[in-house]
Amino acid sequence: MPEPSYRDALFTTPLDEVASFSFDEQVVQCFPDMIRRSVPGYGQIIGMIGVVAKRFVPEGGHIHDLGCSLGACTLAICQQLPPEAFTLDAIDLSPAMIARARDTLASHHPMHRVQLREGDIRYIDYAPSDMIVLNFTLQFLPPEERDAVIARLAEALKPGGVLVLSEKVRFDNEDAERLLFDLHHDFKRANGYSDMEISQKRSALEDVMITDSISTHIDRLERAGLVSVTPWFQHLNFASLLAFKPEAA
Ligand code: GEK
Repeated sequence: MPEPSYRDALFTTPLDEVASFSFDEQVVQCFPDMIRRSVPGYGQIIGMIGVVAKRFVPEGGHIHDLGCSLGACTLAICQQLPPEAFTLDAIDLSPAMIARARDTLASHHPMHRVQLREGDIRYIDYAPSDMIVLNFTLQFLPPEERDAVIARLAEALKPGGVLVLSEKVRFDNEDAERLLFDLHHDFKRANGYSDMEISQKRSALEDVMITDSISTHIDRLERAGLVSVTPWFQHLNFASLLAFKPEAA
């Protein structure tokens, strides 16, 4: 049986020096609660990733779920497509995340051909893929390494293949940036986080998560040779894009 999910109370007590954020056992315990209360639209994006897979992954296709955490995207895809329809590699850097995702997959979708493994998405080899999911993962890579990773993923996509990229985004316009930053703070407060928790989490994430603007993402995807780059979802300062490998000429 999968372990229960606990309420995120990681930042409820004052810490003299807030440790830098890491996806350890403590975070894994409360991850589903944390991400639902912190990322506006998370549930809707997850649901649509399953729908996108159903539309774009051909019979016998291959999928990558990169930075899969507890496997939410993989589970959504398994809900939409039968076990024999596809194979999927789900990768995460955190052993604690992978261990827990394995239990969940085994109990909910034992027949699906899903391989969950620890790995750094910057260095692994990619099998040719029909769909690649980067759901709130690229933002944790050093900015100077993002171009190379996207270029490798574009290379791995088969003609007509789709990349889903979801990210927290920043806005070049200062007023827009301030407005959406404040509203996101309000969103978290409305979801039960205190001001202290919000500011401590922000300090912990400061160096770990550096955001790009939507236009930076679009430029990067296009530079990698992907086409029809389409932002399909935005809720406050969180967005998701679709990008496609051109069909063979
Ligand atoms: C979801 N996609 O629920 N290689 C592999 N994994 C990494 C790397 C890396 N270099 N860097 C960070 N991670 C998930 C949510 S969470 C988003 C993704 C968040 C992993 C890290 O261990 C964590 O599990 C995940 O990326 C980011 O749809 O916590 O805001």
